[in-house]
Amino acid sequence: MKQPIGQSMLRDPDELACLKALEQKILWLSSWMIHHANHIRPNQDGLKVGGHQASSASLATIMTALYFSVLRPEDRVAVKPHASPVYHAIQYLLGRQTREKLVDFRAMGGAQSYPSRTKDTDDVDFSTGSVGLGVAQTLFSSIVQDYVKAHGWMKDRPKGRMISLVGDAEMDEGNIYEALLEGWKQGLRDCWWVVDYNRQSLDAVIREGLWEKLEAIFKNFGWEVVIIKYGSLMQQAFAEEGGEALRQWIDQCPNPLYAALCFQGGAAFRKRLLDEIGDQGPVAALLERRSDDELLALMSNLGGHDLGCLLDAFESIDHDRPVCFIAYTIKGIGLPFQGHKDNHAGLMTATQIEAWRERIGIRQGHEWDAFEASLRPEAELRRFLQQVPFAQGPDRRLKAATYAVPETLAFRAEKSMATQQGFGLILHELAGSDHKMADRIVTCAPDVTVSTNLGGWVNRRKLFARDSVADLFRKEKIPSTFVWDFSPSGQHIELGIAEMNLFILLSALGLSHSINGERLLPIGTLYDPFIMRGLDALNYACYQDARFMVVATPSGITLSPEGGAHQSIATPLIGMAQDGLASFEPAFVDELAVMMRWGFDYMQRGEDAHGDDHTQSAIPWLRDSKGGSVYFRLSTRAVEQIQRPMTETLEHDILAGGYWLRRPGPNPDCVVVAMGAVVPEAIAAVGELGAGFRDIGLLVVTSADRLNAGWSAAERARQRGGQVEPSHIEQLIGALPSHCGLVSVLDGHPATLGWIGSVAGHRMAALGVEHFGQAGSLQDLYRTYRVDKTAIIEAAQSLRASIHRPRPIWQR
Ligand SMILES: Cc1ncc(C[n+]2csc(CCOP(=O)(O)OP(=O)(O)O)c2C)c(N)n1
Ligand SMILES: [Mg+2]
Repeated sequence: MKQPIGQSMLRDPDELACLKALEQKILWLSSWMIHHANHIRPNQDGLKVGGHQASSASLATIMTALYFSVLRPEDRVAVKPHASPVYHAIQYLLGRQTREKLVDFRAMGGAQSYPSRTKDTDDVDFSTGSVGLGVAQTLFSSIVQDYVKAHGWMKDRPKGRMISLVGDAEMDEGNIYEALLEGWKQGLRDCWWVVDYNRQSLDAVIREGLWEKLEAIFKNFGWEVVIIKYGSLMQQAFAEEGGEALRQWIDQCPNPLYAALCFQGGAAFRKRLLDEIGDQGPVAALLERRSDDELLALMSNLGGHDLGCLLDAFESIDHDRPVCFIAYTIKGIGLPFQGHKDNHAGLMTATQIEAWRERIGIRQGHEWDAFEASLRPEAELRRFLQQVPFAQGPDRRLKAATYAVPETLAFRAEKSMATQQGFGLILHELAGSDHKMADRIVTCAPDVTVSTNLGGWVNRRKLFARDSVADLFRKEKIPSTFVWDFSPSGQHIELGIAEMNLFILLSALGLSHSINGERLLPIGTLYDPFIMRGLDALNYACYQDARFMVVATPSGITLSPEGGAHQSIATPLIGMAQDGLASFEPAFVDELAVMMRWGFDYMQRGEDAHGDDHTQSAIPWLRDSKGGSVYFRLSTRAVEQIQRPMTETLEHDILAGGYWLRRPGPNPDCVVVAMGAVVPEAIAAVGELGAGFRDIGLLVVTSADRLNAGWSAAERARQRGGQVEPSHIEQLIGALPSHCGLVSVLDGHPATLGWIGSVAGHRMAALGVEHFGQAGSLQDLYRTYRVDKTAIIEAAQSLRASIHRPRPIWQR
């Protein structure tokens, strides 16, 4: 175990005194924010506060040391979710957060419960909230920084450290270990994780000896591990006679007992220590020399609460290898419920906080004042704050150029092709082009590069690694379709299979314009069903407003012989429901080319979101001016392509969500609405129905997401009394006669298109897949799950018949 010692003795006492004063301020302000939100403001708006206070206190010293001394402007931090009040209080002292936002903590428009890049206004580097994800984000951001540097785009900007403040129970999240393994493969640098080792989770006290497991894991992956266990008071006491016995007792004390004694106080510690090691004379004398309060101060002086020790530890790092700091802390330090196992949602009573206010001399009505009753004079603290290195840099949100998208995305067309194949061909052409935009594309895949058709692109643009490694098979002249050359200028990041890592990497790549001031256009490919494996990370990436393209392929039961484990059902609904993600499902490759072209542009739109609240603003529907990420759900089914010119109207309709492949006549009985790989079934069904069904039409849906979003936004505007143009789906089907039935079909959950019946009040039969698939031929599966031509015909016939059928009893 490495315990940095000594240097703190040499530290400038004034610096330490200012830091101490700021630490006290932060603890007060963050506690007051929580208290205010819970005890004072609820009288107005009834808000309740969850766990924050104990978790925040736990990190207050560590964050003081980092933000006011160690961090440089180029460093980026993911702050443990429940330390949000501490983060905002620090920004307030640095003049980067307003008092109003603190007053409105957790209320509409106020500082967010969990640090948020998009909703907060004080330059949160990485959003956190879903534990584990922010941690991994720092690791991948460091890899992205290396990517930008290796491509020669860092200019004179220094590299930053990517730092995560991690809860010890947060370390239970599996995605952290997936990231660790990937970081090791990619030669991770400039990444620090600081574990707030308070040995408490939400529910309870954590297992003994976790630190040893963590230490072994991190060392195994090539990280330096620094354990910050004993504060300077402890170190001094250990040097006294009897001190060694005290140290041994501390080391052997079970976590729950230590926590309980911290809660009970100095007298309880004394009694316990005397009972257990007091028969050794020097120990009794050591204890004797301290009052109960002094003894509690000694026993709660763990390294994570000792500014000098923390600074020593952070400053001792003189290399860019990744470092894990395990800082011992006490959850709720300094608060009445410190160490209590139930303290996660603990709040001080009004009496307790009043007593604290009086004790530290803050006048009533001056609770929010930054320098009220500080431990150091205001002028000195102001001077100190002005020279804090972290706050010296320019705007933390960097700006990046946008890249014009080619007029058309070309591909070598074949008579019959699959959308996945088309995707590969489009990228292959881009790889061979000299478009500036192509240089900004970074592809990545979790071990499915070849099987998602990225091979052509990778052959031309190579794999990324900081050090060049030539493809051994090529060197040995062994024939292979794929060139596996790694180089610092490569544009493909090959990941291991973990899909969480794919989405967190996309999140990091997709924020490069803001974090590194250099725009990247990330494309991640994976099998569609495995979106679910990384779904929380995908959601998190979108929540941070990262910009990327997800190409999920293959999808649905169309993947017939592969069986139910690989066939996705719910993903079209995910695509619709995920905010910040525009989703598309093309049937033909020319549609995909239009969508991808649009996607590259959409990914670059809008200002870096910062404190936005689009529930309040008049953002136009579909976030078109704001931009976002895109998701294409593709297929391996080869489909006969339509030879057609890509007119402006068709292009518009594809992007708005759908177009008439066969426009209905004036008085149709039925219209078929089809999306994706099953469009050929719909074409065949409509062809057959044509004879008996007059005026039948076929609507191809290219984006259920955008079609639906456009409709609901128009509806919402009307509900508020606005005059709005009919949305795209209203324009498409609004004129259909009311007796016309709609049959929708897709290779995914039927609810994806089922809503279309309500747009203009048409009866509807929604076909799609609701149950796990299985292995079989495409036609067997389409028939069994009722998305084939016959099912469409039967549904159309049933709908037509139903109009003459008496209504069932429950409808009368
Ligand atoms: C993915 C996820 N699961 C559950 C939670 C709820 N949760 C928030 S904090 C927490 C416990 C955190 O303990 P620890 O990481 O040790 O932080 P501490 O509060 O001790 O500082 C839990 C379970 C969450 N935020 N995210
Ligand atoms: Mg904890």
